[in-house]
Amino acid sequence: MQVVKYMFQPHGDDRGQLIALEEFKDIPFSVKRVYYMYDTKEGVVRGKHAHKSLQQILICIHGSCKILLDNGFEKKVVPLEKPYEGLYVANDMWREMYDFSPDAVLMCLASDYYDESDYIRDYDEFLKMVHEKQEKG
Ligand code: T46
Repeated sequence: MQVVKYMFQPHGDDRGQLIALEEFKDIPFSVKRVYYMYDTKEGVVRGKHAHKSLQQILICIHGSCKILLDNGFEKKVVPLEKPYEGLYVANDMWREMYDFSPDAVLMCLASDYYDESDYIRDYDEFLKMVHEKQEKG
């Protein structure tokens, strides 16, 4: 599995850092929605689902957390620890977010509006779908 992690370019000067993200330049899709999570309690695992079509970029803009990516064949754990790192999460990818530091703010840029029907929340259903897709080619 290829993990795509973007390293965004900070515009730093003696006042500090600034990162600007523009769709189709820094982000490989049109950004329709931004959301972020914070104050995540110790030991919590978020996510535990895949999306049928949604693409996202996850950026831990403060603190740190870990992201488990699982394409149904292989799993990878990606730490997010810097505000200039962006993890691309494709559709058909199971994701879990965990090990949040108490100060973590995880921001997500999403390619579409919120749509519950795009979620696959059952892991066996997810595995069946990705394996069937691979068999069909
Ligand atoms: C994902 C991971 C990385 C909304 O009303 N609008 C929204 O745009 C979102 C994302 C959520 N919600 C509501 C739905 C639930 O009642 O907020 C509540 C928590 O959402 P959820 O349990 O889906 O949160 P996570 O952290 O498990 O997953 C989220 C995204 O939903 C998901 O797309 O990929 O972050």
